[in-house]
Amino acid sequence: MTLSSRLKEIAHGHGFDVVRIADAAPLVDAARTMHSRLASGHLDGMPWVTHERIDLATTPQRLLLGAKSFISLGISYLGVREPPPSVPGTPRGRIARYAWGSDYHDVLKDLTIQVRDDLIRACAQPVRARIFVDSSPLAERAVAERAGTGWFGKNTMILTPGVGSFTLLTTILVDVELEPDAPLGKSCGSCTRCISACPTGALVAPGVLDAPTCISFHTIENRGSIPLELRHLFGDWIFGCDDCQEVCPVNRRAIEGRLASLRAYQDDDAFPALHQLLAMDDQQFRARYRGSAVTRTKHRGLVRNACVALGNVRDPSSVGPLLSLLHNPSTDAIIRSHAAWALGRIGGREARNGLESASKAVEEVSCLDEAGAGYASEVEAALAMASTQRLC
Ligand code: B12
Repeated sequence: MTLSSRLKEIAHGHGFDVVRIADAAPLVDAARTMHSRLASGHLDGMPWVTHERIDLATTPQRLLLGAKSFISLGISYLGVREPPPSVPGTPRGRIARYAWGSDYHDVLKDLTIQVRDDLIRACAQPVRARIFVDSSPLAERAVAERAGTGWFGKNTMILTPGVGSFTLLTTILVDVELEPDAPLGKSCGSCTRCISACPTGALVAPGVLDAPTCISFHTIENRGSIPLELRHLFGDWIFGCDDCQEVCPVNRRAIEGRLASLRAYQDDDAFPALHQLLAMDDQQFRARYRGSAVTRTKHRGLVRNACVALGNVRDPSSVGPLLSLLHNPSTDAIIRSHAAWALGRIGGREARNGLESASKAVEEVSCLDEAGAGYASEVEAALAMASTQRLC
């Protein structure tokens, strides 16, 4: 048995669904594409994505001395859990599937380390190896495409035949020559379902995602205000978004993920009750989401996102919990602004009265800082919106 076949056996044994190998030549095409996406503003809002980082992420020899081969690993996290029946008075939000279970960074790092250690043991000679799990500077999808782990979908996801795109990728870079696999050479053909399904139009062309328009970007990475013109398109997403994957025909034939730790333990992990999120303080948030990828958006981000979802669900029972946030002066200005917007969307007398008293309270403040001024204009806009809404 060759070292490459032994490696594949090892990685499958640790639960990976796809294991492929690529040579470690510089990722020249990916570098060109990524530089051009950055220059066109499609990666705005993620200040850590710089031209320097792109150069590093596409030059394997700078990532590992003597780099020869990439091992591209993919694992499915597709879990089946239907939303609980909707109960009036208990509106729920939606979390993207990859964040239903334990934080994939921890789970996959452990598994990838085990593969690396077993590979090192299986090698006759000393091996230098470096692992990459999402946050490290490596163009992981470009490696996966070269290795034939999958092909680039028009939604920019790596699509693996039979496994789909509800997969997470990790990579091991080694200074050992392994037998490379070929790219799949497949494409999505004429299918454009993901492009049509994106509620905000963030897939601006096949394979081009505009992050500043993407629900996933805003609900996970944006630390400030969500653009007013996009909020009503977010539906009930409160962390990440799967719309461009749910409609993909390749996912209809996909296997289910086998790793229990990546699945939802309970309904609230996938479809949290939104009023409960509004009532959480920072400490409760940390306790509830310890060990989950959801911590990335932080307490402020999740409550902000929950306000947007409530404005879209428009359940009148949300007016009370939203007013509690609005009228609490110790609540963060970003959260209060989004609570105001949600009240404006829901409308009705109680919401309007609450917004009017918030507006009066703002008028009494003699000098507003930037956050305060932002909040003041959100309250006025919400009041105008509330006056035109019919309570549903
Ligand atoms: C930044 C980032 C994001 C950003 C930007 C995503 C983007 N599309 O650019 C945001 C926050 C929006 C995001 C969202 C998500 N992400 Co993310 N993200 C990353 C991260 C950290 C870097 C990606 C990056 O550099 N993007 C810049 C773009 C230019 O490069 P690229 O994504 O590699 O895209 C390639 C294609 O565009 C392709 N391409 C170029 N031209 C063409 C032309 C055609 C026709 C086609 C089809 C393709 C194509 O070339 C590019 C370069 O190789 C990677 C991890 C990593 N280290 O790579 C995870 C990663 C890409 N994310 C992942 C996941 C799971 C998600 C979400 C599904 C989470 C969710 N449910 O909300 C969404 C999916 C949104 C989407 N459709 O991409 C997985 C994807 C796994 C897979 N099977 O593809 C990764 C690989 C993390 C991991 N380790 O598993 N993410």
